[in-house]
Amino acid sequence: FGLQSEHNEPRFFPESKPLKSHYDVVIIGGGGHGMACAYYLAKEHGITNVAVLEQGYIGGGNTGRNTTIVRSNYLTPEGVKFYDTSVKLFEDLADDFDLNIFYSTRGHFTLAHTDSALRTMRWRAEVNKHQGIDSEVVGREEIAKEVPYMDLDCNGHAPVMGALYHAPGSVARHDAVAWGYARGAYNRGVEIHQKTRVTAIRTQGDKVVGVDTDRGQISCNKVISMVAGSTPRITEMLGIRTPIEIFPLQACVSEPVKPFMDTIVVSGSLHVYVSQSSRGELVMGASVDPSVLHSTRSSFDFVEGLADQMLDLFPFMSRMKIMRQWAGMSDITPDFAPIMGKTPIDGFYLDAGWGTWGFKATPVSGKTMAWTVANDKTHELIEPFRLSRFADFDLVGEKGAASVGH
Ligand code: PYC
Repeated sequence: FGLQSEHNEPRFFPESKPLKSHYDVVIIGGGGHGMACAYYLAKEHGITNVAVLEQGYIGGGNTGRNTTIVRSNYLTPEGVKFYDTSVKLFEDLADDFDLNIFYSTRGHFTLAHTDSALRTMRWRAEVNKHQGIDSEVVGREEIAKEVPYMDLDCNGHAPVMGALYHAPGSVARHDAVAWGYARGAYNRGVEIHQKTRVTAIRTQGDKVVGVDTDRGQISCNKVISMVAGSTPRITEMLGIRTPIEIFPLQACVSEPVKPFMDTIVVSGSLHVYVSQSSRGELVMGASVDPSVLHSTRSSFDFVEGLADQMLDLFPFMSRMKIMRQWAGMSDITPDFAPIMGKTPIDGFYLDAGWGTWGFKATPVSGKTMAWTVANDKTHELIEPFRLSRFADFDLVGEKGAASVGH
């Protein structure tokens, strides 16, 4: 930001200011989605009287707790188009921000260990190709060539039969994405208020008129909820019902080792995904925890189970140490697609239900939600993800595109 701290060092984040009494738009949630929405509201729609309210710190929720995979090899045409727009936005973000987001295109293998998994990979490959996305089913020889250190026989359990290969699959540095959007929004006049918890949303009739926070009241015309694992807490304030359930999603990193893994490897059957970060750490995760829980506690069960499955594929890792472990909170919908756009309350917009794929949607959700709020009309890319689809039974079944079983 070109600002100085009290010790005269350059600051990336602004000093916090008192809240104003009125904003045109309040965004609840200062993660990647909230920051991206603020950025596009200011940059593309000239809406700058905006406050982003974050109960913790910027990017400290799911944005800082995921495994940073970016891809568009989804199962439904709606999902593929949406995530492909995100991949294209990600590719230009570093230039847009003038900040290195460590975007690294690696290629993404989703392994199939059974006939039925292979059939789903073929299905996804065909839907992807139809939408112009670079995905194909590959056999064992091609996998062995690209990932020579992997045991394709899985130590005798469920050998790999083939994989869905998605060349654009990438990783990026998650905090750079959130901070890049935050800086871009701030430089255009948006206010970012960390440690500011929303306690109520005020309405008159069916229209939003303001929010209460633990730092005072604000009047506003529009409120956007972009809070992932806190979605039910916010929607309950307005009596809006969603079918979202919150499950913890855990992940961990190994100690740093020499670069050897330049692809992303996912096995839905073994419930693991892994890539190597620019620091040399293996970034690993598994499926969501088995029960509904609003908590970011991590467990020994998770690392024990993950290590067991990882060693089937990579036996040489048996002496590698786990360095850090954490959990995020996934807001999961019955069809595994997000909930985006307008709601029955005038001036209240929802961006939720990201389940296990919120990070990769950061740019496209920010852009399409900003458009929706600026025009008070749902953007065509997110129309299929409207809240009313559950009442209309017009679901967007994306479960087959999950990296791991749930
Ligand atoms: O959708 O690629 C993904 C993913 C990886 C980990 C969790 N979700």
